[in-house]
Amino acid sequence: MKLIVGMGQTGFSAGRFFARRGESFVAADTRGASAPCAAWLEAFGVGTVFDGEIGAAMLDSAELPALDGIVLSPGLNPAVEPLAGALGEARRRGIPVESDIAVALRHAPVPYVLITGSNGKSTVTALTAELLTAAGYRVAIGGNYGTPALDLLAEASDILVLEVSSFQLEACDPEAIRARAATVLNISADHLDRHGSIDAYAALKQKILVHAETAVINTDDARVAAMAADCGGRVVTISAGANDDSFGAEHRYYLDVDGESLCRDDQVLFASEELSLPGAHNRMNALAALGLVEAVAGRAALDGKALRAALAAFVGLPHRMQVVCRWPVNGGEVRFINDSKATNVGAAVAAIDGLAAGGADGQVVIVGGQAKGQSFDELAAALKAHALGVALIGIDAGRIESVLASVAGDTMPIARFESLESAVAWSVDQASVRVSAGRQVVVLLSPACASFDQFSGYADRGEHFARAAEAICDLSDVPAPVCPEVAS
Ligand code: UMA
Ligand code: ADP
Repeated sequence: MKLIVGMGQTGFSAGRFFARRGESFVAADTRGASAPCAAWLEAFGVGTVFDGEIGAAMLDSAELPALDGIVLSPGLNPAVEPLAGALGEARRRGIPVESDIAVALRHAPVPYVLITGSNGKSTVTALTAELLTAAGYRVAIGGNYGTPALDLLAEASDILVLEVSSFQLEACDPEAIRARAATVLNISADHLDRHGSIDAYAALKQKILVHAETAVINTDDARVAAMAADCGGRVVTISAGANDDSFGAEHRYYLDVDGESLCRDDQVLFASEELSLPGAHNRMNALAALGLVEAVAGRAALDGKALRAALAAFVGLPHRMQVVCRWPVNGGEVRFINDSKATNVGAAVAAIDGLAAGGADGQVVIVGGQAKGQSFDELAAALKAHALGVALIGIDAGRIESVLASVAGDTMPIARFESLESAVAWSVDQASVRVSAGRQVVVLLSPACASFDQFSGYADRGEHFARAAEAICDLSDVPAPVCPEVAS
């Protein structure tokens, strides 16, 4: 008998997995009356929902006879009572507690590629899958992105390409993770409210590299670079800066000095301008994907016509630096960019710095939401350096405002809003008065925070932003405010 804890997407995928195997299981959920028990019973039938309380005593329940495994959903913090007591008791009794990823990797019928990091996971996962598909592989893609891993095992495929999160890696034994290729893209503060420290968070991510046949290591990130020494397999490096051979890497992927070419060892592979993906961080993402693809398909695959076309055609995923619309105004334009998936400071800083380096004439930035225990010092520094104005939203707006006010003083307008829509309206006013002939000012939603205080998720938040922006772009014949300095 297996116990599935958490009736979310992961729990349902675990139920389907055990059902396919003919193993008996029950599910428990900490949400009481709001747990989706009806949907679960409809999917799996009577007797598959645990009726009692979650806690150590459940292990002696008649509902869990001969319990020999627990699958824990990633959204549940294993350190919080009463779940912690139940998991501790299970471990004392020798009952394995695993994440869905741990179970999926143990049962994977084909090799797998694992992708983690603080930012860029979904982009690299999607791009790697596209490139491998172009190279002729039947790819099953999912994990923390899209289809849960256990559902992928039912697909006919040659390789699994999985995004994995720090939550999914908590209940995962590194000794059992044997990826064909794996990468930790970068480490910046995220989910520290759950993991306690950045070292603990980084250690979870590192689990996928230890026994990977090929580990793709970002040597520009000090925390990731330090992981190279503990990799048991081949090391391939990626860097925006240099062809640095100090890591004993088998191959080095890097951007040439001016960032115009994607290179491997002594060869230029692609011109950066061939990529549709915007921004410097996405060139690093492309290098990571190329390193993973070579590890699976070999060097010759990178020269394939279809693969080159797939790399050029990949425009990225929604809600990541996505241009929503342009509002022509004062002879120039306000451009609206939706980066709602920037749910931590590292991603927002990459967006703000990237826009500044990429030639925008200015940006008004909307930030805020749930802080997740992050420090906002780096965000405030990036905003001070590049923002024309900052609109704050969400439950932790006050925390960001106090850090920003102490760094930026009154050098720029900063305002708090109850709703994203009113933040957009204010931002477009701030932006449009800075536009003059031929100039482009961006209204950027890159919140650096989780969205759950006001939205059902980052996609919901991004859609609200897009609707508010489109309402403005659709009114392009309405006269825009003109800044006196610009007009004179
Ligand atoms: N919950 C309870 N009690 C329960 C079960 C769930 O309160 O008994 C709550 C959780 O606290 C959480 C929510 O319900 O707020 C969902 O939790 P879940 O573990 O059931 O989530 P799933 O629906 O299974 O979705 C999970 C991932 N979610 C999380 O890790 C929070 C999804 O990643 C992932 O796509 C999906 O599995 C398929 O693998 C989402 C995510 O936000 C996109 N991930 C985080 C991130 O990317 O930063 C890690
Ligand atoms: P993840 O799955 O890790 O959240 P995504 O690909 O969904 O990553 O992108 C999330 C956010 O991070 C977006 O705001 C995106 O613009 C930004 N981002 C993507 N790649 C990187 C990177 N390599 N470094 C920093 N930020 C990045």
